[in-house]
Amino acid sequence: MIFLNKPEITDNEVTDYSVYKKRRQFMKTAAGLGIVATTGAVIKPLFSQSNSSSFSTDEEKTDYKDITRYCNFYEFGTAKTDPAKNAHTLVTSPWTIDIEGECDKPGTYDLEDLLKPVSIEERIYRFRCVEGWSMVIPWMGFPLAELIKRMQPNANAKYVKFQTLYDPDMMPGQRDNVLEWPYVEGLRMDEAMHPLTMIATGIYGKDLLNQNGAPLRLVVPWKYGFKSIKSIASISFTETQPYNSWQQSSPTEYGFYSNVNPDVPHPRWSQSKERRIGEFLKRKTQPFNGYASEVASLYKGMDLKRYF
Ligand SMILES: Nc1nc2c(c(=O)[nH]1)N[C@H]1C(S)=C(S)[C@@H](COP(=O)(O)O)O[C@H]1N2
Ligand SMILES: [Mo]
Repeated sequence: MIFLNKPEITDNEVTDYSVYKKRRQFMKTAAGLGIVATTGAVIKPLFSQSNSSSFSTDEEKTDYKDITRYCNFYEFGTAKTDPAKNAHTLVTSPWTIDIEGECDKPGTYDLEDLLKPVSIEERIYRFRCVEGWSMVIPWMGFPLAELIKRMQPNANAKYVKFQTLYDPDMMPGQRDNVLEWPYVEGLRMDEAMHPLTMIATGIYGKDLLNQNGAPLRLVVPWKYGFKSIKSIASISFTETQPYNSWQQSSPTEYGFYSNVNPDVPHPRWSQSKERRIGEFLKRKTQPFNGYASEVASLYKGMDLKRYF
């Protein structure tokens, strides 16, 4: 079964989900309480009001178990429950990130060095998958803009391209050619610099589990979930628009922008509604996933039906 070839909300999928839900009721909630260390050895108290960013939504958060068991990470299999089962083979320490392209500070950076100057904050964002489901996720992380500024992009840097680690031993799904590997994503520079765009290192105050993209991943809350690339191994500043993995696999279905847009149906299904994981009735999908007041101006004058 090929990912994204059908909407998430089929009867099968709902059954799958309720079976999986029952199973998980037997497990204890793992959401962290107390004090934990996040990647980069920044220690923060959890769940304190002041810790949540003003960008956060106060909508009900999705269960930690759902966020960590119901995943998309094709490097570990195409079923939603595959990543949680299989991602243990990924070794995330040590971890390096190549910074490349049109910038003054290219090089291979140890993750710790990259994270040393940043302070990790919590941001509760809506997250909407193109397949038709959504979650509310309390991310731990920092604005991507902070990292970009330190790398000093030059005037040719119009886009930022991200790549996931390529290592078929650690990521056995890369032996299947369901996608071209490594997974690639991209943002226009102003999207990448937008204060909502973050690099996440944790969820619910705990370090990211491998299945959610450890040790660091992108989070772009006004775009469909596939833009939020996991387990980033390289970041490159480019003059030309990157061609992302889902565009490569199906250019008529997935564009570069992929802004959440209830008015532009996927060629094979509507995008007007979504099922919030944990809820029964579907919700109406909001333009830009509810972040229009923050980001609509980035696309002023663009035909969003053409640039989907
Ligand atoms: N490297 C990589 N990143 C990826 C994916 C993937 O298959 N590989 N799937 C994407 C999709 S389609 C979604 S919806 C989100 C899912 O993130 P989550 O499983 O942490 O909720 O990750 C995105 N990032
Ligand atoms: Mo997705």
